[in-house]
Amino acid sequence: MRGGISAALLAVLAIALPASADITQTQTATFDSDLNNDVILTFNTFDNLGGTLVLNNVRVDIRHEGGCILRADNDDDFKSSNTNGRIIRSWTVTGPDVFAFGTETVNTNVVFLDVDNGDDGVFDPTAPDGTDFGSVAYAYEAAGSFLPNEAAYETNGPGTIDFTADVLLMVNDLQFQGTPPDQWQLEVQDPYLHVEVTVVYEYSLVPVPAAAWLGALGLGVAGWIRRRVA
Ligand SMILES: [Ca+2]
Ligand SMILES: [Ca+2]
Ligand SMILES: [Ca+2]
Repeated sequence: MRGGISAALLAVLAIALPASADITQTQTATFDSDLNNDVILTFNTFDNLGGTLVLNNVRVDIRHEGGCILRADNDDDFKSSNTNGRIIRSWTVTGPDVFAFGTETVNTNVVFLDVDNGDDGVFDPTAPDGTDFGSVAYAYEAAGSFLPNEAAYETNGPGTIDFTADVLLMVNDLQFQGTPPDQWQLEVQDPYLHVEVTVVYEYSLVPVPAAAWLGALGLGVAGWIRRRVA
């Protein structure tokens, strides 16, 4: 009998004390030039519902990706060139108790661009004097994972917090080895930078004080014993 009651108590306690849960929000800032204005990313704060939820920790993960399409055409009649395409993406993100910086450079293979073969002012990115580098890009890569002070993310009732994404540098260019041609053309299509911010709130319910549990359980167990006896 006593063994049975103990098992019942444990089962009730296991159900009543909740495991922690997560709330995840993701926002992405998109840029196509380093002349773009800052982008504000707005997230919901953690609403503790009058103190009935406990914020255990806040995690902020930041990733970025970038790229463009590059094509080149040498129009110099006398100078050939070994050339590669290049992109650079640099940015910062600032939020409550978070500061992140990211930078990435992608270089293409080096390509030999011969002297102009007659297309002159017409843009013609075909060999022997032109090349199509295609997509010059990097896929999403992590730029930092932060555990900021929870107090900056928690409100009693609905609220919002802002992150500011600032693009510092977006370069899409050619790098000539040796003396560059005097005349050449570069076509840049679809330049982009994406900076993704994810905010995760890990929380749990406020534990009910032990005395309250024991009182409630005592009533329930007493009733159970009475039913068993009857
Ligand atoms: Ca040419
Ligand atoms: Ca040309
Ligand atoms: Ca040509």
